[in-house]
Amino acid sequence: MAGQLILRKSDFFSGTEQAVNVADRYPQDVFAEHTHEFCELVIVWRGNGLHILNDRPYRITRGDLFYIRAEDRHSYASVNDLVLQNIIYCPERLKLNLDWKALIPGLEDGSFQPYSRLGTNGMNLVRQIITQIEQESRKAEAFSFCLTETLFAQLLITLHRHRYAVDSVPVTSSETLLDKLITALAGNLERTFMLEQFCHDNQCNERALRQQFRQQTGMTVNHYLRQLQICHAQYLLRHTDYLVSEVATRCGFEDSNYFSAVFTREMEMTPSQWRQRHLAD
Ligand code: RM4
Ligand code: NI
Repeated sequence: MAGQLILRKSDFFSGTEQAVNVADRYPQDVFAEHTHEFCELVIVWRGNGLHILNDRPYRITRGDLFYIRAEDRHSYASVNDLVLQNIIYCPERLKLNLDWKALIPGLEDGSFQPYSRLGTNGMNLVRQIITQIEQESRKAEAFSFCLTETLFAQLLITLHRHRYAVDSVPVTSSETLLDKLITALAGNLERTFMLEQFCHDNQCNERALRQQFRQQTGMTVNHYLRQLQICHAQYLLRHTDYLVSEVATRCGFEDSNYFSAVFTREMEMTPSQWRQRHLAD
């Protein structure tokens, strides 16, 4: 694409040897579409924002995880107290003799799932490793690069064990209710979500949970759900030829007219107009 922004290694790594670094985004501001000379892992801690990856929109919040390849195009828009960390790395600079291709999704295999989620347990484990990476990558001591690389491998393996695809959610008992709730919302758009039922099943106080959700994600439960539906609808309109009514059903709307009204209000064009517009791109 003409005029495309490319982030350079020289601006984000110290020297020509450093293979791994951490870029904290407390907060992540709006950021224009770009590609990179390096790869990155994105881990979202709190708040929310619209992450557009290779033209696909994702409403991101706590627990979301992305594997971004150098050539992927992405941007951040309508951010709201969005807090994330980028673990940036240059695969060609890695020296340890490990099977990096097996550890890094997308490094070799063309088709991979860039998006997955972490639960409470996974987040706690990776947070500790990232802190160690940050400390080690700042040092200029013997073996610092080597230790950083070792920690990076540890991070990749931990992610490999603990991440899950959003539609195959193994909700374990060690999850906090908040993470269980986010996962339940993101995991199944097709059926109508009932918070009352969720709270009943988990024996928790609905008001307290709503409050905690808003505090950590910067959105209400309903707003999040609506944004997930709109993102999914955009994806389906663009990449499938489902009828609008079918898109509505797959996004959890029983009434197709109501879906169209909601979509039009959010996107300022009807689902069909939106599809037309984006097919032409
Ligand atoms: C930016 C944004 C980009 C990332 C760089 C390192 O703020 O998060 O995605 O590539 O930092
Ligand atoms: Ni980036």
